[in-house]
Amino acid sequence: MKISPLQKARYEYSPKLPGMLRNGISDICVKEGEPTQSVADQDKIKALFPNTYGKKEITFQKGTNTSVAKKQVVGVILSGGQAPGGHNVVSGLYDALKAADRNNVLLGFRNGPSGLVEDDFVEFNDEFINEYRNTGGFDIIGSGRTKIETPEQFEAAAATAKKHGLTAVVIIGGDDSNTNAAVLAEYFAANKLGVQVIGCPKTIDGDLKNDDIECSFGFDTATKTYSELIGNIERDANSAKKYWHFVKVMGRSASHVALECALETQPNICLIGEEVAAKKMSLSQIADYIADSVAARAAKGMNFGVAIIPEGIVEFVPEFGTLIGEINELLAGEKTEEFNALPTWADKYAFIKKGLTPASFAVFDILPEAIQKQLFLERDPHGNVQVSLIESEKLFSALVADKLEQRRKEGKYNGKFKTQHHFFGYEGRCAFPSNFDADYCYSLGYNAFMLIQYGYTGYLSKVSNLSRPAEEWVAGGMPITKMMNMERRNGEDKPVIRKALVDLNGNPFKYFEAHRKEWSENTCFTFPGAIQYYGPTEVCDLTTRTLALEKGTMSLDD
Ligand code: FBP
Repeated sequence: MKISPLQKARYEYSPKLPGMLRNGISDICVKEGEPTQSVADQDKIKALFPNTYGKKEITFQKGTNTSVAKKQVVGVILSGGQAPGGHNVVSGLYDALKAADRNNVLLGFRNGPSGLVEDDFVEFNDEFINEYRNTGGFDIIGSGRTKIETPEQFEAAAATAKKHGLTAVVIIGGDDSNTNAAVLAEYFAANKLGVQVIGCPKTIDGDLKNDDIECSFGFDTATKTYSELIGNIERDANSAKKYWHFVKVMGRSASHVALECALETQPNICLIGEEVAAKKMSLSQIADYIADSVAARAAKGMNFGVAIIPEGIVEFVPEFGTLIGEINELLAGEKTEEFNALPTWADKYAFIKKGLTPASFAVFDILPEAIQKQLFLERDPHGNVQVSLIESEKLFSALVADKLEQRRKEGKYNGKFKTQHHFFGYEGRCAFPSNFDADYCYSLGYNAFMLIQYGYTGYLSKVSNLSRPAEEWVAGGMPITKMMNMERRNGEDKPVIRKALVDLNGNPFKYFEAHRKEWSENTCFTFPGAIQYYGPTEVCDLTTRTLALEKGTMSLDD
């Protein structure tokens, strides 16, 4: 197989482990902390997880390994959207497992949790693993979004575990996948199957974090990749001076990705969904906010700029949320077919006008026709509008154009407004992991094995103190139930890991808030450039600004 020079060089990179894990498996012991409680709804979560609830948090430290030696047969699963570093979780897990005993076995279940249910697996060996070290992607075994939830699926997973003599399963995933890990751990424990389950925190969205988990892996590399591209676009904008670029970035509901990219690149505008919700901003107010920046810059002769739009933004606009709710009702069940059978857009438009409340129709009516049509295109398996498919970068640039035309008619604006649109998401999910993600992920995998060796189940592999050099990182484990609460999902109360949205009182947002006016009216762009893998540590081992601001290694005055 032909490989690129960088790929070859990255095979040789030795990821850094936390200092406490560096002395070798035989010199790692456990320090147990306090019993834990779920973040809310304690009685309900405890009742649902009688075997795994309330366990102690733990930390590893240097000392004699006191775990009971036994042959380990571990299965690993990559679950959900790709995130840079997944291969290193697998290689860290493999290295620890083989360092403990060469006879230990690591199986990879293919294409997500369905691999465990369907017993679709591969056994890892040195040669196989070595081809994926420090590389991006999840292609080592593939990923998938299947949720193990029916009794038949649990039984099939148990049968697979029994067939292979599995002692543990490691699930590498986001909040939903780790919720699933907790449910599986409870099932195996309740049925006394002797199979431990350990989760690892993954997602580029950055919304799987809390007091214990400082960040999910992949966020660092993905945001650095988008920031490189946004910085390049800023430089292009500043060179040609003729376009406003509207850049939508992935991240689902939370705006962590958009905020981090803004902190890295200092664009003229960055919308934050959580702020839009808190201030109950309407589409018209958001468009005015952007138009103010366009007009202020035009008055200074700068008919160009960059605006970052988080993909989940429209969900947070109250009037848009209501509109989407009404559309979901309007097209529920067989009504979709009735709607699709209407021959022309004019017929469909009349159907929509009749079905929506006047308030929601007024919102619908100001949308550009292309966006109106997108609202009636693809639905998710539950029949809902998929907001992430809405081209919100085009929506807002069209609304801003309308605002500017209005201002022109009133003699308040006489600039130019030519636009370009971009969507950055898939570009960053499989990049070569940054040194931070390569080290963090390898440590998470290595640490996951330590949790297995010491007999823990229903735990998330936890590596903290991440804003400091890897030598000072702290390795340990956190019961997944500690992060759970009850939420409404598909009409039912379900135990789930609480998702972290952008904290409007947190330092990352405060930093942005303190600077955004200046950024919006002037040209303060910064150009992060490409991720650096080799060279001085101050450019190669940078954490995200979000983490640095949260942990105080970057101050609000920097
Ligand atoms: P996870 O939540 O599974 O980590 O996925 C993150 C993500 O990249 C989101 O940012 C994005 O909205 C979604 O996946 C896209 O999903 P898909 O790969 O199915 O198109």
